Amino acid sequence: MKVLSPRDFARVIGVSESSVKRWIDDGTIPASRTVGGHRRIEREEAIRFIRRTRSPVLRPELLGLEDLRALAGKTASAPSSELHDALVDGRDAEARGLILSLYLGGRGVAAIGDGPVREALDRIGRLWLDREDGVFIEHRAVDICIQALTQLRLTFEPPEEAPLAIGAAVSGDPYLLPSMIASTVLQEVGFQTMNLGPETPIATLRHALSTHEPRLCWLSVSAVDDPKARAREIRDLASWLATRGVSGVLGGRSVDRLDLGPDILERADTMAELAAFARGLLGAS
Ligand code: B12
Repeated sequence: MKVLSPRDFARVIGVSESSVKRWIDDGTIPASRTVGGHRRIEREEAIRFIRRTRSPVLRPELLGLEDLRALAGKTASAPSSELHDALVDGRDAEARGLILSLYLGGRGVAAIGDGPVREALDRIGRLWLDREDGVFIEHRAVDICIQALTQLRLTFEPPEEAPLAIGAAVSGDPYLLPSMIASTVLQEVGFQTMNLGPETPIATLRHALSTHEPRLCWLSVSAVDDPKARAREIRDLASWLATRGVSGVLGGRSVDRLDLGPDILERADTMAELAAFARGLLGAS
């Protein structure tokens, strides 16, 4: 599924094959040629074209995006509450399809993370107060969001020469999604990424940083077990990053519980801020 013929791409978006060939020939759709001279479109370029032109996806299976079928042609009019309902009911294909359709409709990963995903989970996080199955629903919802993000991630491939970003959530922080969304945002912006995930000791992160020498390090703090210890570690990490010229971005719902002092790493409250900061770094290089 890495490449599509003009005929298949034409079927995906419901236009004629000759239109697709014309767009390839005038450079509107980047494409390559087979040894035999046939035009071929990278799946990633096909998706980029769909996002840019807001084209419909009539044959999602030809792009490997079967989950869009679960939406049965519905377009998201109130994405946060539709995602919330699909997650609560465990309609996983529909939830994944919804996130995918938001992305194909032109929203960036940051906007999806800061918007529908965060909002849906915020409501789901209150279910345990009055529903016996609240915690079960919450855990399942997180798993479905992970599936959706993994699927999104597969629609873009940062170039091999792209700079590297490494990040994690700190020790005592079990939250999976914030660091995973940060990683996906950075991939979309054009970084290669290494997400070390939740409960990552700073020493482990440092090991990864010194071995792989990234351009950017992100750190997520959604829960704090030992505020003094975490603050000390993060301050040390910030000095260490500064001496090596690595940019650091710090975010997460519980950062304010840490007494970090001024000018400790770049602070960001949202994924949109992370994306903007990362774009700035890429633009500067
Ligand atoms: C899923 C979940 C869990 C799961 C996590 C599963 C997993 N492995 O990921 C588990 C079961 C572990 C859990 C446990 C607990 N949870 Co909980 N949990 C949630 C829930 C529903 C979703 C969290 C989530 O992933 N959100 C999605 C992310 C993307 O959103 P976000 O965290 O807001 O992050 C955004 C920004 O902060 C920012 N950001 C985050 N990180 C970074 C990093 C960078 C670099 C940048 C730039 C930005 C950034 O961008 C994100 C997108 O906008 C929240 C509800 C909520 N409001 O979020 C409750 C919630 C956080 N949990 C809560 C509670 C009470 C608990 C428990 C104490 C429950 C218990 N009695 O055991 C424990 C504590 C665990 C701990 N060690 O601290 C409360 C916290 C209340 C408070 N004020 O402190 C909440 C708010 C639910 C509620 N309303 O009661 N939880």
